[in-house]
Amino acid sequence: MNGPILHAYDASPFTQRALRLLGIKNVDWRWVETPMMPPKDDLLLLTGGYRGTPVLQFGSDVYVDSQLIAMELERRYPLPALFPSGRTGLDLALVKWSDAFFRSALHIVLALQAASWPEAFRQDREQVFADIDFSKAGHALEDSRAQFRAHAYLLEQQLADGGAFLGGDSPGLTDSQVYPVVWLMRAALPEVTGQLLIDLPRLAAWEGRVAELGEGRRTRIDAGAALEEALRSEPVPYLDIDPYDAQALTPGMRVRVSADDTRRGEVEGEVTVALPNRISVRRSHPRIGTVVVHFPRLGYRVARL
Ligand SMILES: N[C@@H](CCC(=O)N[C@@H](CS)C(=O)NCC(=O)O)C(=O)O
Repeated sequence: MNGPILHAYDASPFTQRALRLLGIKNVDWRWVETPMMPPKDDLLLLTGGYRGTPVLQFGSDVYVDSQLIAMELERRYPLPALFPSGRTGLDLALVKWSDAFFRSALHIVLALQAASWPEAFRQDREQVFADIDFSKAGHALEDSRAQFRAHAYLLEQQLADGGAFLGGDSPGLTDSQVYPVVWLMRAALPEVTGQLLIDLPRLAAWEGRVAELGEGRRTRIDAGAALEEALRSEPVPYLDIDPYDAQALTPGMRVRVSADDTRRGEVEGEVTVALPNRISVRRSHPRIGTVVVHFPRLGYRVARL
């Protein structure tokens, strides 16, 4: 079996989600550092058009999004479990909640820092977050601060029963999804974050515990080696179609998949898996052979071609 290769850059809170997952699973993995902004030619070659971070590769199978990366790691390394509470559906639903928490943090960072970002980076992120008017982020700063503290307070409440982690005594998916929001704020705006998280002692103690989960064991490799590994491998044979699929997708149908929240690129291919929360497409390129790119369905649009 090919071991995991994470294509990511560390400054991203979404990468931090994947790192905490790898930390909980305590696995050996290889790392290809991707640029923070285009050109990202090697990553696009592998995914067929998705430019976001994180992306996890196992041979010729490419997993997009921290949500699906969690599900795949759980399948390949069942213990320790990422769903210690046993509430798998609710824990996955909380991914959307942690995205809302992230948005409150993002709005604060945009209001206080975007003007000082390098011009090319700011322009790129304006394109990625097309639904946000960067020039107006400052107008809503007070509200964003209140929203951020309201979300943080939910964590304090959840930890009130004395559990070490959000789902109880063991760390899980929700810890890995939520922690990077606080991590981002502490890194970007330590003083502001200190004010907004004041008097939330359980949250602060929990942060320390999640940080200690680490990231497993990382070895750096270059993108060429990862692409070569894709070329030498075959995708895991896996065909699975929900007969009641909401879009009536069928095997081999050509589709285009893209994220529904930000502009992280589009991937075209032939459907191999279409389940209520999974869509996988097969595609080929002379440099990597045939690969299957897997996405969660929640948060991704599928267009028939
Ligand atoms: N829901 C996705 C979100 C991924 C995401 O938005 N990543 C940002 C990084 S902060 C991104 O890809 N930005 C554009 C880029 O890095 O090129 C996940 O959890 O993996």
